[in-house]
Order: sequence, then C-alpha cells, then structure tokens
Amino acid sequence: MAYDYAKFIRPGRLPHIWCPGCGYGIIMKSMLRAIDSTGWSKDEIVLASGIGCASRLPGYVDFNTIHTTHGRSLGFATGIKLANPALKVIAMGGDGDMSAIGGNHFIHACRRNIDITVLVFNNYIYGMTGGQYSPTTPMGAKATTAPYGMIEPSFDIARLAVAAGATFVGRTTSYHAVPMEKLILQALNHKGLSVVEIMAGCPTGYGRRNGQKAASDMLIWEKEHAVPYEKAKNMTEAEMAGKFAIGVIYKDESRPEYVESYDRAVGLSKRG
Ligand SMILES: Cc1ncc(C[n+]2csc(CCOP(=O)(O)OP(=O)(O)O)c2C)c(N)n1
Ligand code: SF4
Repeated sequence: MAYDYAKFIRPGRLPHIWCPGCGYGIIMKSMLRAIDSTGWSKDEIVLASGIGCASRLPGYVDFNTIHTTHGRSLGFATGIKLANPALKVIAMGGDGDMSAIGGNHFIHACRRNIDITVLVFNNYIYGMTGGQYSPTTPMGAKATTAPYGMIEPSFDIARLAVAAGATFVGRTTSYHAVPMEKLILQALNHKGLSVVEIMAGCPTGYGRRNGQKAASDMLIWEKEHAVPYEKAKNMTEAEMAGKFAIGVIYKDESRPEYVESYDRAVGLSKRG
C-alpha cells in the first residue's frame, strides 16, 4: 500500500514553490517517513528553517514549525531546545543558509553538541535567488555570479561538521531516497548534534548551466558519483577525486550533550 503522506501535510499551504524536478520533494518525503518511524507525536516535534527554497519545507508539514531569518534557524532551534529539552528539534536549510550567512551558527551548534538534527540541502548554489554561487559550488562550475566558472574552493559540509564537533554526520543524495530515510532516522535517534548533508542539485539554477539539462541528469550524476563510506574510506584521494562518500561518516556517542551539561552546570536536576 502506498505510504500516506497526507497525514503530515498542511493542505492549505499547497501548492509548494518547488520547481518540477527539484529534489526537495524527495527529501521531504524521506524525512516524513523517517519521522514517522520514530513514533514521536506531531506535538513534540519542532521544525526550524531559515530562508530559501529548502527552508520552505517546514511550512508544508503539520508539526510545530518556525520559518526564521536567513541563516538563523540554528539560533532559534537552540533556544527552543534549551527552553524545552523534551521537544525533538530538527533544523534545516540550504547550503547557502547553513554554510554562508549561517555558517557561524552551524559550526558553533556542532561544537556545542546540542541535541538537534540539522538537515543541509546541498544544491550547490543559492536556488531561491536565481543561482548565485555558494560555499559549496564546485570549482569550475558556472553560476549567475560565476559566469566564467567558480574560482573558489568549496566547503565539504560533512567534513566541516565533523571538524566543528558534530557527533553524528552523514551524507546522502536525492537519488538515494530510501537510504536517506534510514540515515535521517539514525540522525534523529542520535543524542547530540547530528548533521545530514543531502546532495540535491538544483536543476533550475545549477543543472542548466552545468551540462545537466534535465532534472534526471542530476539524479544520474548523484548516483554515479556517490560512494558508500565503508568503501570510500579505503580509497585514495586520487580514486575519490570528483566523488563523495555517502552513509554514516562519523559517529561519537561519548561526548556530553549541551543541554544536559547546561542543566548540570546550573544545578537543574529535573525540568518541568
Ligand atoms: C539577510 C538576507 N540576505 C539575503 C537574503 C536573500 N536570500 C534569500 S534566499 C537566499 C539564498 C538561498 O540559498 P540557499 O540557502 O542555499 O537555499 P536554496 O534556496 O538553494 O534552497 C538569499 C541570499 C535574505 N532573504 N536575507
Ligand atoms: S530553484 Fe532550484 S532549489 Fe529552488 S525549487 Fe527550483 S529546482 Fe528547487
């Protein structure tokens, strides 16, 4: 039987703004199935986002949701989690939102290891504003603000998250819808800051300028360039050139979680 997404959708908020072929719908569905598997009630879940095509997602779904300012979802998410640690807080946004204007919030949330799940929708550009380059635009790729090709090296979001202190880091793609669901579920069940980077190229702002004229070309590219982490970790840098690892990239369950540390520090033994 087909999965019933309708129970999580706010029908009054449709139609959504996403272009035909955008991978964000695939992400939304994988995320909803993962959330469903946790058994959490809608009332205990909070979705926080910034600004951008990715950040529109919370508006479409029936949880507690907050659409904040560009790059600031993690500030709001941190406040919500600290105020009520019983809530399950999920923050999301695009690569621009999370690694450009919100980059500082991102690295410090990772460093604190607060119990929030962060979904980074990496479409390699600023989608909503028309395809400007972002910190994840690959070297040489074209963007509206890089008509001759990107000359800056790009961030590897997953590696950035590990280096900054996140205790669960995974990567997936919009092609890998079912593995994505399983990865998000693992991230949701992790105690501490979990990051899932989701490669989901923007056909409208990126693909058309970079030799991937159809949305399906972007999915095929994701399929052909993703290497399971267990295999990737034994490959040389030269063998991995132009490819990226998917799956669980890092996990550490030994580090203290921020809200628990905070409660201990201020002598709060019990909330509520
Ligand atoms: C403070 C501020 N600066 C700039 C903007 C304009 N703006 C809106 S969305 C966006 C970038 C969106 O790119 P990304 O975060 O990668 O998300 P995507 O749309 O690609 O999903 C920008 C620069 C804004 N809304 N607020
Ligand atoms: S502009 Fe790109 S990221 Fe935004 S909805 Fe369209 S395809 Fe998706």
